[in-house]
Amino acid sequence: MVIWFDRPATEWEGEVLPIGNGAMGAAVQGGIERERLQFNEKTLWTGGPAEGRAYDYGWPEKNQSAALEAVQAQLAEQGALSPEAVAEALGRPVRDYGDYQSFADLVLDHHPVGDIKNYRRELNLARGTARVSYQADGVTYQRDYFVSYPDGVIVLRISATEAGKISLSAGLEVPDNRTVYDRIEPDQLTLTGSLHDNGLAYATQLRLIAQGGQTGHTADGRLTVTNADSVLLLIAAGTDYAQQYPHYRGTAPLPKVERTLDAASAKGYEALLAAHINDHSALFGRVVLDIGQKMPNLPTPQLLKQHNSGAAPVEASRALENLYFQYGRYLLISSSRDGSLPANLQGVWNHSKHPPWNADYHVNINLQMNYWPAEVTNLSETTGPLFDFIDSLVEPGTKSARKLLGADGWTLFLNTNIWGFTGVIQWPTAFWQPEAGAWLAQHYYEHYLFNGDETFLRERAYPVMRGAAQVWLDALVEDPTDGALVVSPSYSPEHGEFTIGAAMSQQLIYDLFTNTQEAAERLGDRDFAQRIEPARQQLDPGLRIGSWGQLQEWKLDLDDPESKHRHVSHLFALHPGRQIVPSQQQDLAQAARRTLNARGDGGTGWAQAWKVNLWARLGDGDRAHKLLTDQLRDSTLANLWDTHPPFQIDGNFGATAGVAEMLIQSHGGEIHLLPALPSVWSDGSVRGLRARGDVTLNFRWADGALTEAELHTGRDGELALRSAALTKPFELRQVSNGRAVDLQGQGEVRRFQARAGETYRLIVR
Ligand code: FUC
Repeated sequence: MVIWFDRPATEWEGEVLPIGNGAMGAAVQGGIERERLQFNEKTLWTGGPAEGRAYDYGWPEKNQSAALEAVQAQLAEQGALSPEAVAEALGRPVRDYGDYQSFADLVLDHHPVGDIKNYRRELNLARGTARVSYQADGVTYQRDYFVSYPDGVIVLRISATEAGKISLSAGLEVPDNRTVYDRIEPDQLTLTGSLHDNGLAYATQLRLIAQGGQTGHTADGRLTVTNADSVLLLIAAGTDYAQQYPHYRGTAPLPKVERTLDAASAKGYEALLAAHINDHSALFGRVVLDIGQKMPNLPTPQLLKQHNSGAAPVEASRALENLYFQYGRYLLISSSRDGSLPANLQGVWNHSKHPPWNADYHVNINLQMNYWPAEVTNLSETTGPLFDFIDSLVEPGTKSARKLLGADGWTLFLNTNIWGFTGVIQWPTAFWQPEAGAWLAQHYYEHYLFNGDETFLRERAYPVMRGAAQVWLDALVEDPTDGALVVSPSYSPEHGEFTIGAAMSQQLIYDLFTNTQEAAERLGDRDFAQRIEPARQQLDPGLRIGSWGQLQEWKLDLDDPESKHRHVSHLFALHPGRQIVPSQQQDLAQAARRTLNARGDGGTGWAQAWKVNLWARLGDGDRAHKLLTDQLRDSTLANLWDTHPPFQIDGNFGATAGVAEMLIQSHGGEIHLLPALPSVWSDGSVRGLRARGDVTLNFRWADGALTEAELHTGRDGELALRSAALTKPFELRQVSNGRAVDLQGQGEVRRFQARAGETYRLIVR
């Protein structure tokens, strides 16, 4: 599992090889004479609260209830309003929102080494390491890079096949001429400062450990090495950011940076590497996919080109698809680990002062999509930062709900940053997304459904879900035409006019109410369950089939069959929601199909990735696979990063989730094996995918049909299995005692009582 180039990067976007440990990321360019290792630390952001500067978190000065009611009254009268008019009434010019920043570049100058041969720059997904190697004058030079989660450092080791061959100088370059060292010592550079914009304090240290040769430093802050055998460079970085409303400041970062580097230096390269590989591969190695791939010996950009032009041998195309699937998992591990912020629009990698969309957290699809692969591809731990982040939004989000919707509970709108921005901006195209809290709450419940962790449900999920639901118990209004409860004003992301009760608004609230009611019942909060029940009954569920057979995007049949808009928000109910389960609601599934066909297969990176998932949910593996093919062609950069354009990481995560959805689904109360297998993946196997109910699965198929499966069950409980293969003779045995399992049902669905800690083996004859 390797992404590789036969040359250094010629530009950052789409050519660097990304490494990261969640908190920090680095972009490997691999220049020969000059290496520029640009790196990030997730909390380095401009904007937000600062000393002497009041921050408004996106809130109006006064409670906005009157303005909201005026818009609601206008909508009741006129039916629709332009986004511009609503933004004028309810939006707010954004102030001090800030941008995610690059931390610094490690700049490394190698002494010229003569003619270069056999250059290779690679990223090993299974190990979580990057390597640059080349030969010059008969010597092989090698640089190994990784960012360690257990040790909290960026590691770069330079070695050669002959002793005494490494001479270089190394320094840091901080953007905006902020490279002012506190200390320049023979083996380390220390740099602290604070951002001009908001006073956020930062610190970083670079340490150099050479074997053999002489080390020194220059007065302006370059560490130098002459004729060493190998050189180890270690970097730690941090800020005084704390994930705590309202000030978001904690302790000065330098002491921790120094402690981290002391510990890492004492550990030494081999031990750092071993700890890193253990940590990374324990997550990465859980899922193994075989779709008949054979990786050709071609640099990845060439393989991508060949595949896109249709010239790649089939096994090479399978290899690229498999690589792309696993890359999403790699990127999630590298950009989302406990103790830091969640993956943003660029994961953790950003080299710009003003990245697109501030490299923030958009919550009308993007942050959510980042976490779609987390549970199903067995990376549940990567959700930790997401939940910590959302938890931290509840307090400011409570004020947002009060000030902007006049409601109790918490929510946020289109976008958020690391400063608790939970209010509104004034951008007509997208600013109004009050259901964002509902959508984020879904992730907590999904985490529970996959893992069955009751403590998580009680202590983490439920308080957040309950607060998100409370908003809508207060804020829904009655549609006078039919008495149903609707969201007003309501906006289908980035498409059309403002109305009441647009499909996505309603579906999101339906999802939230359903999940919260289930959770409340399970936890014994009968009072709240009883408050939700009537509202859920009265709620317009947002599912209507329109005049041309489409699933309606709005409550009124306004859909334009010619529209190719990238957002297919009204298909939330199909994915990632669970309101439309095709085996149970064929008419609605048919309408969703009609809508998807009309919208076409184009769109930005994330839009195509979403459609991979949607077609998989519709059980059309070939169409899902076509979308994956389209995404690789239209929306994928040379380093396999997704491009909106520009680079935006959500599409990587969405596509990885989509591949998993083709192989397994479990949202409809059944574990559905091979629900949407593309015909070009006719033979294969997968290990380690997860299903709701705390089940881990390995299975194998041939000629498009399931041949065997193994289920590891973490909990006691009834499981339902669905597979077309179950219409043939098969057996299911409990591995511990070899006994055949007592199965209920017939046809494609069978039920049985699973026991915690057991393995079940299914063999189709
Ligand atoms: C949403 C999308 C855009 C973009 C932005 C970051 O607003 O509609 O296409 O992905 O988020």
